[in-house]
Amino acid sequence: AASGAHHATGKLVRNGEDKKAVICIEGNIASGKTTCLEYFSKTSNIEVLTEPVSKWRNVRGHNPLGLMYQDPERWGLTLQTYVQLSMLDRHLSTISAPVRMMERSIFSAKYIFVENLYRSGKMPEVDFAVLSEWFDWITANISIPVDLIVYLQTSPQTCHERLKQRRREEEKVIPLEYLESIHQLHEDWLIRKSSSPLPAPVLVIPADQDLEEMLHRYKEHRDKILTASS
Ligand code: DCP
Repeated sequence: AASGAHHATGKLVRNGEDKKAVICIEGNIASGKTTCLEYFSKTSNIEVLTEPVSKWRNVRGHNPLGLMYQDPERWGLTLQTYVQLSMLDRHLSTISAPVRMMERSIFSAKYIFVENLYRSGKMPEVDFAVLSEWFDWITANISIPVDLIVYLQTSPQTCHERLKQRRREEEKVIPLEYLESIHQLHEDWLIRKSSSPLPAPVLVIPADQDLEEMLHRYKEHRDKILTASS
């Protein structure tokens, strides 16, 4: 199908004729997704998209990420609406290499972060309903191909340590319990496969080890990751 044409499922196909492989890197906050993406961007001829977190910290001079951590009930919908838009924009941008690797996805935004806000009582039901309507409309009407999910599996404690070390201002308020909830939702989705639909097969990489060991592990998994997606 040509760019913009409809294929058999009736969804709009944006990326044109050639099949391109899309790999999404998933994992808890501070699980090391950025390091993983950096490794692949340096060692492979693939397109790497990091997460638009800088956008979430500055949209026309506002910081919805910071606001969300200060008052999730008031600002959760604001942040997550913007996250959903920025992820959709990423998924639909023209792919410039045969393989694309990206940080997170529109799926984890909804199945992990929106779900967590709602379940923990920090998102009013009406906000959850509106976000869900948007998400359902998007996924029913727009094709968002993902070929492989790489899950960087960490313990919440490891993430907590890394979070404290990196000291992102907005994240100072994150307690271990928050990382535990986010961890559980990842496990339910990607390991137990019991919560939300999986858009692609999952490759699990244990990711509690230090940087050097992780780079070694990425090297080991490199071919498997690049071929599993095609
Ligand atoms: N976030 C959120 N809602 C989302 C996605 C992310 O509230 N739908 C928040 C959690 C973090 C920040 O945005 O405070 C960035 O989270 P990520 O885990 O996506 O990115 P990191 O930079 O923490 O990843 P890593 O350290 O693994 O590279």
